[in-house]
Amino acid sequence: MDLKKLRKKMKKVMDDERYEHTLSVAYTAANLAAVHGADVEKALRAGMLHDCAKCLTDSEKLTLCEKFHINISAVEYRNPSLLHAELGAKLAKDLYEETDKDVLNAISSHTTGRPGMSLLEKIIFVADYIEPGRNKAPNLKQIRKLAYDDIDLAVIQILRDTMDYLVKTKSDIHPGTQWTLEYYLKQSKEGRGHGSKRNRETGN
Ligand code: DGI
Ligand code: FE
Ligand code: FE
Repeated sequence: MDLKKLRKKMKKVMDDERYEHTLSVAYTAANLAAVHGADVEKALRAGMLHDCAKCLTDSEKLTLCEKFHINISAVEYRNPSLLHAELGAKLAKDLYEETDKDVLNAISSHTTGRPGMSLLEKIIFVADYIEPGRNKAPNLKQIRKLAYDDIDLAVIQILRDTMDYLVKTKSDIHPGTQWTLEYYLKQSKEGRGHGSKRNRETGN
């Protein structure tokens, strides 16, 4: 579906605040894609679609997931909002004609991340957190710069801060959030231990 049509569709299924956020994520993702050499058009589509299931009620999310045979874990039953990512990918495919697997994965992994994300998935994960309308999270200034300098480090910092927030607010931690953080921490340590670009440039 072209971007103009997607904008119209998203405006219909979202409240004003979510729609503003959606546009901001799309444009932030487009910039990140340009800097990191990813497909700008796909970044725009994934950004426009990433929260397409967000404005459904919890009970609508649960009902639709059951209808589409999307597995609902215990954490997700207790926090149905988490389902908007995977359900969003399904709706993107069925209602908004998205056929690109990478775009669909980026929608599905945008809330918890996942080990082994593609560049586009990391871009949407990060853009969702740093878009200019966001102002509550800690370390935003630093993460906004990291997003362009070293996107893996931005992913790590976002996951760390999200986990801290979840612990502080005594919320359930989705296993995906924890696995993703562990995966990227391990990867970054291995990278530094093997004379990576970062290692050679900074000497640490
Ligand atoms: O949909 P958005 O608000 O734009 O952003 P999002 O899809 O990243 O969702 C953000 C919310 O997801 C935020 O309130 C924290 C929550 N979240 C992320 N990881 C976890 C989580 N909530 C729980 N309970 N457990 C998680 O692991
Ligand atoms: Fe979301
Ligand atoms: Fe979002």
